[in-house]
Amino acid sequence: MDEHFYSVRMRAAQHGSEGQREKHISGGELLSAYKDLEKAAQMLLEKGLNHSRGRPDFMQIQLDFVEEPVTYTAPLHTATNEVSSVEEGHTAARKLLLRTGVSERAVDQAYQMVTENSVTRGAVLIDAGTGGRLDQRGDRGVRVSRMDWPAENYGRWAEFHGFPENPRMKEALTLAAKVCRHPAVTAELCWSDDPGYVTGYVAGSRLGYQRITKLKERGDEQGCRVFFVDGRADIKSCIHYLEKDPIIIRWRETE
Ligand code: WAQ
Ligand code: MG
Repeated sequence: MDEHFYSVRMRAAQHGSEGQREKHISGGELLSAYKDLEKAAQMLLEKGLNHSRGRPDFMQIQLDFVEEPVTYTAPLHTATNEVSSVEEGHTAARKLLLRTGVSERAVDQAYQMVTENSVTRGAVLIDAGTGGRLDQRGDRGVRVSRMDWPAENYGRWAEFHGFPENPRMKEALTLAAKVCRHPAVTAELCWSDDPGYVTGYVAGSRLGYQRITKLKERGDEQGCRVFFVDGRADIKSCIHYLEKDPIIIRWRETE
């Protein structure tokens, strides 16, 4: 099958009155065949317009033809860790991160960076050993794009595993599968910036996608996305992979 894809990306923000710092509302990225572009743009438009972080006064939807060949990859194994408080959630997250080989120091640094920094659009790359910041993207971070999980295949996966279909979880699983398959990535830590969504996760290629049911209090608009990366690796090429290499998730029942 020689199908060509288009990368469709959306970004919505709120500028408010003059001089106010831009507030990120929503972003989204899909891969679409030419014939499905209208539907893809519509989906992203709806996502940006109906967001719990607020009503955007700026939105951009961009289309790019993808020249690079698409790589198909399996979703990560998924588990849910039930916790009863935010504190318990972070204890579980720390434990999981250490299990992937991230150093204690890097975990501490990540938590410090997340609380000090207001990266709300992308992810922060942190050295999994030293804890130093590896990307130079300031408060924008690195935005992973050019990934997707076709609805039909995702639907079968969700049914097989007994998960209710959840577009947010689908998106996070897709991103985590793309990110964690890069050999330089040790682990990912994430929770949403949507005030109403408190479940987050730790992911790694061997650890899988480990959901944690409470990583922040309801009402909190501070999200987090940290990629722990081997500091000895070629960071430029890792970022290029995250932003540019097209990846589609494909689940097979026998895997
Ligand atoms: N690339 C890099 N960073 C991103 C991207 C991206 N494509 N999308 C979002 N982020 C960053 C950004 O800084 C956001 O503020 C933060 O992640 C959170 O994004 O039930 O919904 O889309 O299994 O709000 C995880 C649990 C939900 C799902 C995560 O994140 C489940 C979520 P959100
Ligand atoms: Mg969000």
